[in-house]
Amino acid sequence: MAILPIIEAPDARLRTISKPVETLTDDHRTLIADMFETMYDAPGIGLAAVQVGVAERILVIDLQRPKEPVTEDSDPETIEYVREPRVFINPEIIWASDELSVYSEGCLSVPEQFADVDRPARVRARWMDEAGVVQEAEMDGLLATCLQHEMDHLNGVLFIDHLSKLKRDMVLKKLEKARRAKAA
Ligand code: GNR
Ligand code: NI
Repeated sequence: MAILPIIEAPDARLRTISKPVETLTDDHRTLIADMFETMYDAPGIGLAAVQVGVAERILVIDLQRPKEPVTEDSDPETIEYVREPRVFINPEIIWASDELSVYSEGCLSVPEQFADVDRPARVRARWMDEAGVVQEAEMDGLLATCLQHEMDHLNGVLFIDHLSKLKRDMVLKKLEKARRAKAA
C-alpha cells in the first residue's frame, strides 16, 4: 500500500478525460487500495484516479460519518467514524432529479478552498464494483453530491468550473497566494 501524491490545480493533467476500464486487473486493485490510503490520509471523502495521475474511470468514496453525534464536548481525538468504503468503476448517472441541493464543496486538488455548488439533489447511478459486478442505486445527500463531484473529475471538470468566472478566478488566486505563503 502507498500514499500517492495528489495533483493540484492548475495542472493540465486534471483536465484529462479518463478512459473506461476494459478489464479489471490486479494493478487496478492495487491502485484502488492506494487510492483509499491516500484519501484517508489527506483526509478526504472521495478521490478519482486522475487526481493521482491515472486517467481511468475509477473513483472511491467513504463519507466517514461520526459513529455518535458530535457535540461541543466531543474530543476530536476520540471521535470514531463509520468506515464505508465504496468503489465506482465506469460510473454513469442514469437519472438526476430536477430538484437541486447546494453544498459547500472542497477538493483535494484545490486544497483548502470551498465554495457553494448546486447539483441535482438525487441521482440514480450504475457502475461496476471491485469484483466486476454491475451495481445500480439511487442516492441523495452528501453521497449524491460527492459522486457527482468525483464523476466530474473523470471528465476533466473541477468544482470551481461550476462557479462564475469571477468566483473561479478568486479561488485560484487564493490558492496561489496560500501556496506562496507556504513556500516562503
Ligand atoms: O474531501 C472532499 N470533500 C468534499 C466535500 C464536498 C463535496 C465534495 C467533496 S470531494 C473532496 C475530495 C475530492 O477532492 N474528491 O475529488
Ligand atoms: Ni475533487
